[in-house]
Amino acid sequence: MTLILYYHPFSSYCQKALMALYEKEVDFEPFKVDLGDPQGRAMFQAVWAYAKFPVLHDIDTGATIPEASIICEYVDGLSNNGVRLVPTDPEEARRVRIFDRVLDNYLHTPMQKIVADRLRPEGQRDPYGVAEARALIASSYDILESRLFDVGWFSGREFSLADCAAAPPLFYAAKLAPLDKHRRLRAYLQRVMERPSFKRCLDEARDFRPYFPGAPEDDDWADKADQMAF
Ligand SMILES: N[C@@H](CCC(=O)N[C@@H](CS)C(=O)NCC(=O)O)C(=O)O
Repeated sequence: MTLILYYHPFSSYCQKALMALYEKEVDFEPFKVDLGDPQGRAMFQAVWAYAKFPVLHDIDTGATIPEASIICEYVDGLSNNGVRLVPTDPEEARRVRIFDRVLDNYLHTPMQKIVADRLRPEGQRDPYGVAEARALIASSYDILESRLFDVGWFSGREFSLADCAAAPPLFYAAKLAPLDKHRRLRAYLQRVMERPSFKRCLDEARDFRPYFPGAPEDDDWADKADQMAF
Protein backbone atom coordinates (compact mmCIF):
# COMPACT_ATOMS: atom_id res chain seq x y z
CA MET A 1 0.00 0.00 0.00
CA THR A 2 1.52 3.32 -1.04
CA LEU A 3 -0.16 6.50 0.07
CA ILE A 4 0.93 10.04 -0.67
CA LEU A 5 -0.40 12.82 1.53
CA TYR A 6 -0.36 16.28 -0.03
CA TYR A 7 -0.34 18.60 2.94
CA HIS A 8 1.31 21.25 5.03
CA PRO A 9 2.15 20.54 8.68
CA PHE A 10 0.83 23.92 9.91
CA SER A 11 -2.57 23.50 8.26
CA SER A 12 -5.35 22.62 10.67
CA TYR A 13 -7.27 20.49 8.16
CA CYS A 14 -4.08 18.61 7.33
CA GLN A 15 -3.54 17.96 11.03
CA LYS A 16 -7.01 16.42 11.13
CA ALA A 17 -5.97 13.91 8.44
CA LEU A 18 -2.55 13.39 10.04
CA MET A 19 -4.18 12.51 13.36
CA ALA A 20 -6.12 9.75 11.62
CA LEU A 21 -2.98 8.41 9.92
CA TYR A 22 -1.07 8.44 13.21
CA GLU A 23 -3.95 6.93 15.21
CA LYS A 24 -4.29 4.07 12.72
CA GLU A 25 -0.50 3.72 12.31
CA VAL A 26 -0.82 3.88 8.54
CA ASP A 27 2.41 4.60 6.65
CA PHE A 28 2.37 7.31 4.02
CA GLU A 29 4.72 9.49 2.02
CA PRO A 30 4.34 13.14 3.04
CA PHE A 31 4.38 15.63 0.14
CA LYS A 32 4.62 19.17 1.47
CA VAL A 33 2.78 21.60 -0.80
CA ASP A 34 3.95 25.20 -1.07
CA LEU A 35 0.86 27.09 -2.22
CA GLY A 36 2.85 30.33 -2.18
CA ASP A 37 4.96 29.03 -5.05
CA PRO A 38 3.10 29.30 -8.41
CA GLN A 39 4.68 26.06 -9.65
CA GLY A 40 3.79 24.23 -6.43
CA ARG A 41 0.20 25.50 -6.66
CA ALA A 42 -0.13 24.51 -10.32
CA MET A 43 1.22 21.04 -9.59
CA PHE A 44 -1.20 20.60 -6.70
CA GLN A 45 -4.11 21.95 -8.74
CA ALA A 46 -3.47 19.13 -11.21
CA VAL A 47 -3.97 16.68 -8.33
CA TRP A 48 -7.09 18.38 -6.92
CA ALA A 49 -8.62 21.24 -8.87
CA TYR A 50 -9.70 23.18 -5.76
CA ALA A 51 -6.08 23.18 -4.52
CA LYS A 52 -7.17 22.73 -0.90
CA PHE A 53 -5.21 20.37 1.25
CA PRO A 54 -5.10 17.68 2.61
CA VAL A 55 -5.41 15.29 -0.34
CA LEU A 56 -4.52 11.61 -0.10
CA HIS A 57 -3.48 9.66 -3.17
CA ASP A 58 -3.57 5.88 -3.04
CA ILE A 59 -1.16 4.69 -5.70
CA ASP A 60 -2.37 1.06 -5.56
CA THR A 61 -6.03 1.86 -6.25
CA GLY A 62 -5.50 5.12 -8.12
CA ALA A 63 -7.93 6.86 -5.73
CA THR A 64 -7.46 10.57 -5.11
CA ILE A 65 -9.19 11.55 -1.90
CA PRO A 66 -9.77 15.17 -0.92
CA GLU A 67 -11.57 16.48 2.20
CA ALA A 68 -10.12 15.67 5.59
CA SER A 69 -13.21 13.83 6.88
CA ILE A 70 -13.23 11.52 3.86
CA ILE A 71 -9.50 10.89 4.25
CA CYS A 72 -10.02 9.99 7.92
CA GLU A 73 -12.75 7.50 7.03
CA TYR A 74 -10.65 6.05 4.20
CA VAL A 75 -7.67 5.58 6.52
CA ASP A 76 -9.96 4.07 9.16
CA GLY A 77 -10.95 1.41 6.65
CA LEU A 78 -7.34 0.62 5.72
CA SER A 79 -6.11 -0.49 9.12
CA ASN A 80 -7.32 -2.36 12.18
CA ASN A 81 -4.70 -0.69 14.35
CA GLY A 82 -5.81 1.66 17.09
CA VAL A 83 -9.37 2.79 17.65
CA ARG A 84 -12.16 2.82 15.11
CA LEU A 85 -12.49 6.46 14.11
CA VAL A 86 -16.05 5.92 12.91
CA PRO A 87 -17.80 3.32 15.08
CA THR A 88 -19.44 0.31 13.45
CA ASP A 89 -22.69 0.91 15.34
CA PRO A 90 -24.80 3.13 13.02
CA GLU A 91 -26.19 5.34 15.80
CA GLU A 92 -22.76 5.93 17.28
CA ALA A 93 -21.37 6.55 13.81
CA ARG A 94 -24.06 9.15 13.17
CA ARG A 95 -23.25 10.90 16.44
CA VAL A 96 -19.55 11.02 15.51
CA ARG A 97 -20.34 12.34 12.03
CA ILE A 98 -22.65 15.04 13.42
CA PHE A 99 -19.82 16.27 15.65
CA ASP A 100 -17.48 16.13 12.67
CA ARG A 101 -19.77 18.32 10.55
CA VAL A 102 -20.54 20.71 13.43
CA LEU A 103 -16.85 21.16 14.20
CA ASP A 104 -15.91 21.76 10.56
CA ASN A 105 -18.77 24.15 9.81
CA TYR A 106 -19.19 26.05 13.06
CA LEU A 107 -15.71 26.10 14.58
CA HIS A 108 -13.15 25.35 11.88
CA THR A 109 -14.67 27.57 9.19
CA PRO A 110 -15.02 30.71 11.36
CA MET A 111 -11.53 30.14 12.82
CA GLN A 112 -10.14 30.05 9.26
CA LYS A 113 -12.12 33.18 8.37
CA ILE A 114 -10.45 35.20 11.14
CA VAL A 115 -6.97 33.93 10.28
CA ALA A 116 -7.49 34.51 6.53
CA ASP A 117 -8.73 38.04 7.18
CA ARG A 118 -5.53 38.87 9.04
CA LEU A 119 -3.58 37.82 5.94
CA ARG A 120 -5.52 40.15 3.65
CA PRO A 121 -3.94 43.40 2.51
CA GLU A 122 -4.86 46.53 4.47
CA GLY A 123 -8.05 48.03 3.04
CA GLN A 124 -9.38 44.67 1.86
CA ARG A 125 -10.32 43.27 5.23
CA ASP A 126 -13.84 42.20 6.12
CA PRO A 127 -14.66 43.38 9.69
CA TYR A 128 -18.33 42.43 9.33
CA GLY A 129 -17.45 38.88 8.30
CA VAL A 130 -14.91 38.63 11.11
CA ALA A 131 -17.50 39.78 13.67
CA GLU A 132 -19.88 37.12 12.34
CA ALA A 133 -17.12 34.51 12.62
CA ARG A 134 -16.37 35.56 16.19
CA ALA A 135 -20.06 35.32 17.11
CA LEU A 136 -20.23 31.82 15.61
CA ILE A 137 -17.15 30.70 17.54
CA ALA A 138 -18.69 32.11 20.75
CA SER A 139 -21.92 30.14 20.12
CA SER A 140 -19.95 27.01 19.33
CA TYR A 141 -17.94 27.30 22.53
CA ASP A 142 -21.19 27.54 24.54
CA ILE A 143 -22.91 24.70 22.70
CA LEU A 144 -19.91 22.37 22.68
CA GLU A 145 -19.16 23.10 26.35
CA SER A 146 -22.67 21.93 27.21
CA ARG A 147 -22.17 18.67 25.25
CA LEU A 148 -18.73 17.72 26.65
CA PHE A 149 -18.00 15.54 29.64
CA ASP A 150 -15.25 16.05 32.19
CA VAL A 151 -13.48 12.92 30.99
CA GLY A 152 -13.17 11.03 27.72
CA TRP A 153 -13.38 12.32 24.22
CA PHE A 154 -15.49 14.54 22.04
CA SER A 155 -18.26 12.15 21.18
CA GLY A 156 -18.06 10.08 24.35
CA ARG A 157 -15.87 7.44 25.90
CA GLU A 158 -13.90 6.50 22.79
CA PHE A 159 -11.54 8.62 20.75
CA SER A 160 -12.98 9.08 17.24
CA LEU A 161 -13.13 11.10 14.05
CA ALA A 162 -14.80 13.80 16.16
CA ASP A 163 -11.51 14.31 18.02
CA CYS A 164 -9.54 14.56 14.77
CA ALA A 165 -12.07 17.22 13.77
CA ALA A 166 -11.95 19.02 17.13
CA ALA A 167 -8.32 19.24 18.18
CA PRO A 168 -6.70 21.34 15.41
CA PRO A 169 -9.38 24.05 15.07
CA LEU A 170 -9.83 24.29 18.83
CA PHE A 171 -6.09 24.73 19.31
CA TYR A 172 -6.01 27.64 16.84
CA ALA A 173 -9.40 29.09 17.82
CA ALA A 174 -8.28 29.30 21.45
CA LYS A 175 -5.59 31.74 20.36
CA LEU A 176 -8.16 33.97 18.69
CA ALA A 177 -10.96 33.64 21.24
CA PRO A 178 -9.76 32.54 24.69
CA LEU A 179 -11.50 29.65 26.41
CA ASP A 180 -11.61 31.48 29.77
CA LYS A 181 -15.23 30.70 30.54
CA HIS A 182 -15.32 27.21 29.08
CA ARG A 183 -13.80 24.89 31.64
CA ARG A 184 -14.66 21.59 29.92
CA LEU A 185 -13.46 22.73 26.52
CA ARG A 186 -10.24 23.97 28.08
CA ALA A 187 -9.72 20.67 29.89
CA TYR A 188 -10.56 18.77 26.69
CA LEU A 189 -7.98 20.76 24.76
CA GLN A 190 -5.39 19.99 27.40
CA ARG A 191 -6.26 16.26 27.19
CA VAL A 192 -6.15 16.10 23.43
CA MET A 193 -2.85 17.99 23.34
CA GLU A 194 -1.42 15.05 25.30
CA ARG A 195 -2.80 12.49 22.85
CA PRO A 196 0.25 11.18 20.92
CA SER A 197 -1.34 11.67 17.48
CA PHE A 198 -2.07 15.37 18.09
CA LYS A 199 1.10 15.96 20.10
CA ARG A 200 3.04 14.74 17.07
CA CYS A 201 1.13 17.18 14.81
CA LEU A 202 1.93 20.04 17.19
CA ASP A 203 5.60 19.07 17.29
CA GLU A 204 5.82 18.85 13.51
CA ALA A 205 4.19 22.28 13.12
CA ARG A 206 6.19 24.01 15.85
CA ASP A 207 8.65 25.75 13.53
CA PHE A 208 5.82 27.43 11.63
CA ARG A 209 4.09 28.95 14.66
CA PRO A 210 5.72 32.37 14.31
CA TYR A 211 3.87 32.64 10.98
CA PHE A 212 0.48 32.46 12.71
CA PRO A 213 -0.93 35.89 11.91
CA GLY A 214 -0.97 38.01 15.02
CA ALA A 215 1.39 35.67 16.90
CA PRO A 216 3.46 37.49 19.51
CA GLU A 217 7.02 37.94 18.40
CA ASP A 218 8.61 36.68 21.60
CA ASP A 219 10.56 33.49 21.05
CA ASP A 220 8.81 31.34 23.61
CA TRP A 221 5.34 31.87 22.12
CA ALA A 222 5.16 28.22 21.17
CA ASP A 223 5.99 26.97 24.64
CA LYS A 224 3.53 29.37 26.23
CA ALA A 225 0.84 28.07 23.92
CA ASP A 226 1.59 24.51 25.00
CA GLN A 227 1.16 25.53 28.61
CA MET A 228 -2.37 26.71 27.84
CA ALA A 229 -1.48 30.32 28.48
CA PHE A 230 -4.39 31.42 26.34
N1 LIG B 1 -13.18 21.25 3.27
C1 LIG B 1 -11.76 21.01 3.21
C2 LIG B 1 -11.07 22.29 3.70
C3 LIG B 1 -9.58 22.24 3.47
C4 LIG B 1 -8.93 23.58 3.69
O1 LIG B 1 -9.59 24.63 3.87
N2 LIG B 1 -7.60 23.57 3.65
C5 LIG B 1 -6.85 24.79 3.80
C6 LIG B 1 -5.71 24.58 4.78
S1 LIG B 1 -6.25 24.32 6.43
C7 LIG B 1 -6.24 25.18 2.48
O2 LIG B 1 -6.00 24.34 1.63
N3 LIG B 1 -5.93 26.47 2.31
C8 LIG B 1 -5.25 26.94 1.16
C9 LIG B 1 -6.03 27.90 0.33
O3 LIG B 1 -7.21 28.12 0.64
O4 LIG B 1 -5.45 28.43 -0.62
C10 LIG B 1 -11.38 19.80 4.08
O5 LIG B 1 -12.20 19.41 4.94
O6 LIG B 1 -10.32 19.19 3.86
